[in-house]
Amino acid sequence: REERLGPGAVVLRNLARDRAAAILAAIDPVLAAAPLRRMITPGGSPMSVRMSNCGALGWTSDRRGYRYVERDPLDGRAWPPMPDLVREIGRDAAARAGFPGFEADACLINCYEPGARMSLHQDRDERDFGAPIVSVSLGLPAVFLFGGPVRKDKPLAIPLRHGDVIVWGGPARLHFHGVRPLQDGEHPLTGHFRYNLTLRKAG
Ligand code: MD3
Ligand code: FE
Repeated sequence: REERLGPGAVVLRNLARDRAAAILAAIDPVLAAAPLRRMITPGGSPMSVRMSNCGALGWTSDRRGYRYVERDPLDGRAWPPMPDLVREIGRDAAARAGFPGFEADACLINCYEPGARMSLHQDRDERDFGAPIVSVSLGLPAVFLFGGPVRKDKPLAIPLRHGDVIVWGGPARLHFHGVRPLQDGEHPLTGHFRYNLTLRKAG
């Protein structure tokens, strides 16, 4: 039930499975208040993944760059609060992976439709790379690409399924990673979509 992908990267298969319906229900009002949207890269292209956030800080992208902000750029209001259940799964997963005391202040919500993908990138907009990132996969499965510290490192392809949780910390924290284009399918809880929540200590 607990695999290590490499130093700092721990896969907790099915950790969120029992809580998945409750997590999706908790995210529902978040997405009603802060709707999913395709953010624009600094290069000017809309991303294929639709995103929103909850928590004190939310990740955003536009022509000015990538950053965390306290307010939803669409309406200037604070991001919706992070549901307790979401905060708790972050704490629980991080502790199991050897990061006790992890308290997320940001949760990025990614929604993939068939064909949506995420190209290889590093997550480096957070203040403290000593804190891990916890990711929770919900709905349709995806192939995650886990690379190395430099872009040219050949990535490992890892299937991520409904309920899987991964903790990325230590040396894995700055590794390149991405997601292959989502294959169409039907999931009883999410239909044609995959959701990925990433819990972060951004500030
Ligand atoms: C490895 N999301 O939001 S989650 C992202 O499935 C992102 O939506 C992907 O990459 C998704 O930035 C992958 C797994 C993940 C998240 C953060 C990481 C893997 C990571 C940070 C460092 C290394
Ligand atoms: Fe990432």
